[in-house]
Amino acid sequence: MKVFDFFFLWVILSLLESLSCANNSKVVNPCCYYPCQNSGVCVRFGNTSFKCDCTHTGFYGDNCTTPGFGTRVYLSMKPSSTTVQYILSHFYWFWDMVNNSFLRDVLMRLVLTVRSTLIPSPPTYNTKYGYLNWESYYNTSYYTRILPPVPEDCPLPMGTKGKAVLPEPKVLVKRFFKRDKFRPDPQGTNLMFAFMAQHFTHQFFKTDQQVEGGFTKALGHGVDASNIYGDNLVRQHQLRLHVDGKLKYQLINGEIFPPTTDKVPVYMQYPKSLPPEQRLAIGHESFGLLPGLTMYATIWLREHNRVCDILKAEHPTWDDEQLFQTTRLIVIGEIMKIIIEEYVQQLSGYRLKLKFDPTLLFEEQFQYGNRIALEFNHLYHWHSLMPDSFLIDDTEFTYSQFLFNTSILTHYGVEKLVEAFSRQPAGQIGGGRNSHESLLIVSEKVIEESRMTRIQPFNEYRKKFNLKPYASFSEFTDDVEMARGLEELYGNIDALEFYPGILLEKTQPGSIFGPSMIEMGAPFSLKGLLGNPICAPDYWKPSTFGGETGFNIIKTSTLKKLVCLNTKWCPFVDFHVPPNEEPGQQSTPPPEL
Ligand code: FL2
Repeated sequence: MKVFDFFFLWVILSLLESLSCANNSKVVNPCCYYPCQNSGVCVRFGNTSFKCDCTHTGFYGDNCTTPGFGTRVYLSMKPSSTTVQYILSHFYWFWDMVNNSFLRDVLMRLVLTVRSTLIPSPPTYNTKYGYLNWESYYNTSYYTRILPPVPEDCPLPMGTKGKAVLPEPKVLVKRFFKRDKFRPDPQGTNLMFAFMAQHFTHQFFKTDQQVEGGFTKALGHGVDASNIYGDNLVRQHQLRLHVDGKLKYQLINGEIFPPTTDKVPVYMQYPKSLPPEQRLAIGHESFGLLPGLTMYATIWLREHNRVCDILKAEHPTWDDEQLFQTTRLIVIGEIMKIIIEEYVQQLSGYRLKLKFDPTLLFEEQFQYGNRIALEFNHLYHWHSLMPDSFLIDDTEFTYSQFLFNTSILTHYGVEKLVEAFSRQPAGQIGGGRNSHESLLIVSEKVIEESRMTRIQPFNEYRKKFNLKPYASFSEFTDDVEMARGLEELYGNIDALEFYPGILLEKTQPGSIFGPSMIEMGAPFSLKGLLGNPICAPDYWKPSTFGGETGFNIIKTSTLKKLVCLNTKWCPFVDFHVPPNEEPGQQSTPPPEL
């Protein structure tokens, strides 16, 4: 009996010991401290040691902190990103001169090369792998990642700093993202821009919701126009007319619109209650959600069929397939031209006139190809662009009246929607407290996903993109209440998460968002655009696009032409509200009577 008791006690004690060992273990994965600076790679050796691999970083030393001679010289001459940003957005007279000289090409080339080198190519990590391996390179179902995930065995959720439990996503969005009063973008961005942003980015951001975290259904990993043609071959063939390269369409009052799903049975997300004649069939399954998206889908459908006619006139012998395929390449080129020269131009607020010219890179070291990154997906959640309601032709639509209402498009027509969206201001993206209540759930989901996929802290990304990490929450934002609230919830600025960081950061005066959004977004964006195969020397020539005519359609494409070559009358169309309706600059009040 006594022996048995002792044995029992021994079992319990050793169990307790092993439990306490697991909990209070002093052994911490050293990479949880993010010890390697300047893009050095942390590798764990043994239990407690690590090495930083500083190869090709320009730095050396245990933590890659000592600059080599070349790096020292480069850093001493490199202007700070704030200085560059200031110069690029001021001095009209100076940029007037630059934009009309060879310097425009020189600077545009510099922008493209400097920004693109920040993106690893071929791609590196993904949500499963924090080290290089073949699967991560080869399996394009993953989004890639710029920084590896926070190691699984770290003592705290963000590594070694901050609180043991991260703040509730619900609490975060309610306290810091929710809009009190609509704050228009000071750069004058409008809803035409906002819907373009959504229409454009949804061709390459298509998170697979069936599986947990970090997978995409958009396997083109870039500008492939899959939002117009479908993200797989079956859908594409359902959408195609198979005559003269064209897409299927329907006529309503003599105007071209996407066909209905009873004629083109592709999967579309519509509420059950929506009548069949209002279920439009579009390349992207969720573009029935907003009339702005359905409008762009209609415009691109008309443009595709218009280009088919032009090609067919020059190449009467070409079959449906060649007309379709060549037109698709032209449409991809048009998208990129408009995105760089008008959309990014509007977004950047730069006085340098941006140029879409793939030949700028032909003498440079540049890798063609692109892989969409999870971080790019997260930072592009710009729901604060959306207004409180939608104003069309003097009628105000609430969200519930607007959502899934395809009859707005077919009733008013493309012209009136373009006019309305071009006149209505969009919300400021950065600075927080500007998201419509009904969209907060999306930000919540992003934060949840970023935890599931273990995205590194905001300050680690600041360093990765050559920005100084913030030293405190009060340096990060001028909103005193927000700084205090974030401090209370996160405990340490080095534990602030990536998504709240990039969206809540204080904006520069008169800017749509903070400096981190530009410094991190621009490299992803420009690499994704110029890394497109049609920009490569073997593609970027007339024959690829059916001859000089097709090539010129790309080179002279504008938003205005895209709309007005496909409508009965030409509405006001821009990514910017009309000048006298700019926020802060009131139009002249009517004379007192
Ligand atoms: C976030 C940022 C951009 C695009 C999409 C998402 C962006 C791209 C380029 C630039 C600015 C941006 C400009 C052209 C740039 O890098 O100039 F905000 C130097």
